[in-house]
Amino acid sequence: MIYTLHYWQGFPGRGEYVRLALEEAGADYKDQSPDWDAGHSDTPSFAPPFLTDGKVTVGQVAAILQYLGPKLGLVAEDERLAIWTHQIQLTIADLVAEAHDSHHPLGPGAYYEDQKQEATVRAKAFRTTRIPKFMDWFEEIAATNRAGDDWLVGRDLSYVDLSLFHTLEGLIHAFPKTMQALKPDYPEVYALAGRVRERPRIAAYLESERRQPFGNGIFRHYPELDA
Ligand SMILES: N[C@@H](CCC(=O)N[C@@H](CS)C(=O)NCC(=O)O)C(=O)O
Repeated sequence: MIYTLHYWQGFPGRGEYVRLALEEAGADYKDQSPDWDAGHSDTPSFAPPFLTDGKVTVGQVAAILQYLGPKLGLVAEDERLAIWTHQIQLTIADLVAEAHDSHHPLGPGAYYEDQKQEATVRAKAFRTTRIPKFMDWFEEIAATNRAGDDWLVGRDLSYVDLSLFHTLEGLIHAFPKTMQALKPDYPEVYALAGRVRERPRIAAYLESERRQPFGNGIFRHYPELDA
């Protein structure tokens, strides 16, 4: 089965969360700029990323991963754990939206340079309050997974482990000073991300040209926002 991931090319963006799942599973997939005509007109996606798989078109990262999880073996079969996995993914989506808003607090319609002052205020709140709050929660759920020590949910790796890895990478890219200072507080999260990085298919992917640089995506590095 060939999946098609429709997303902007040139930076990892939100598409990366889907890409990592496909890569970890060794799935056959095409990665291309959004082709709106390939999507189904009775279930149109609001925004990329969206995935097409035969008769199915699905948008929203968390919904795409909920759809792919069982097919790729990246989510627990147990209903309680599967919905918990989805809940974690939705919380990551909230963080991603806030990361975006830290440099575009007035919205995507204006250049960063035209909202720099507001971004300084928003980024400070993100750095000092929101990143620690999200990270505290990730640390807590990593530490309290009753089934095992390695992953967020159950005994096996699931798509949220991949997503947490990429989110941490993104935060480190965007806010290196902040994340360096916070690192000692989050040993579980950093160790989990290290385990993801060492997965053979993920390691090969990260070395490949398919892994795109952060650039002008969601996780952007503006030194003045990391002051
Ligand atoms: N909540 C959606 C957000 C999708 C989204 O904002 N996509 C961006 C690119 S990362 C986009 O192209 N948005 C266009 C728009 O919102 O008009 C998700 O998680 O997939």
